[in-house]
Amino acid sequence: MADDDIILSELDDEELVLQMHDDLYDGLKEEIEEGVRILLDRGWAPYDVLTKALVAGMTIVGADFRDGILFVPEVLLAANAMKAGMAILKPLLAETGAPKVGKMVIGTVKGDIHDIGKNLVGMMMEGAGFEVVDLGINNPVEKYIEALEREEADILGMSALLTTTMPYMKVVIDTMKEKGMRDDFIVLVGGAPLNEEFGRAIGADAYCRDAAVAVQTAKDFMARKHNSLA
Ligand code: B1M
Repeated sequence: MADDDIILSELDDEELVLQMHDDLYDGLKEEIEEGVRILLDRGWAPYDVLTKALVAGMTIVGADFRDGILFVPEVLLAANAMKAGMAILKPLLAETGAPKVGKMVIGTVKGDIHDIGKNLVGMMMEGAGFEVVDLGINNPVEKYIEALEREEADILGMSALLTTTMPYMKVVIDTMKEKGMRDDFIVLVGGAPLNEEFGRAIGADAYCRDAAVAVQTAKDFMARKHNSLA
């Protein structure tokens, strides 16, 4: 059967998720939006739709990009389809008026335009009750520093997806130290090429493997901060 003939709503959950991985791979935005809506209508939790249908699909795209099977234009289409799915989930993951747990400034570092993971972290943090100020992509150190001061944030989150841009996180942390403001903020870092050792080496408070870990880590640090102020 040709792809055009597949009626998403007639697939069972498992088939639909696999089809969504294919559709994400092919950058089919409307099909991804439809798939997300169908899974939600079937009672799926927004977080499960996000991780099992979208993030898992993007992992396949990532592997084929790495292996030279997919190229930038195709990956861009996949990223756009992923973002369209995330846009439907965002309000569902977002919180409903409970008091804010803390404030985070987040951005992708200078030289790096990857923003899907960063957006996901922002969405999940908002869903957990944090106020999030998103600086977008390609941020020089000045932009981080200015936003931290302006927003009176508790947490700085930095994202990097390239081995060539991840060292820039140290530039930001070192500048914070020079300005005597490092200890005023919790610094969390994340992105596919990072690891715990790197996080420690550059002087971050923690490396976060994924968005769920980022939320839990932020909550733990905020609880410690409040305890130490009490
Ligand atoms: Co790019 N790219 N890309 N890319 N891209 C990677 C990162 C790469 C690993 C692909 C590969 O070769 N396998 C590779 C980097 C290799 C390396 O550095 N060693 C790569 C490359 C080489 C490039 C270009 C240089 C390609 C080129 O032009 N020749 C170029 C660079 C442009 C630039 O930034 N200057 C480029 C461009 C692009 C696109 C524009 C086409 C597109 C980005 C679109 C967009 O973001 N709007 C793109 C994409 C989509 C990818 C892959 C396929 C997918 C990334 C993604 O969105 N993953 C990626 C392959 C891969 O990562 N396996 C790849 C899904 C997302 C949910 O996961 O971002 O890891 P992730 O985020 C996770 C965690 O890491 C963590 O939580 C998130 C959610 O769980 N996390 C944080 C992330 N940030 C955090 C911040 C935190 C906490 C946790 O703060 C507290």
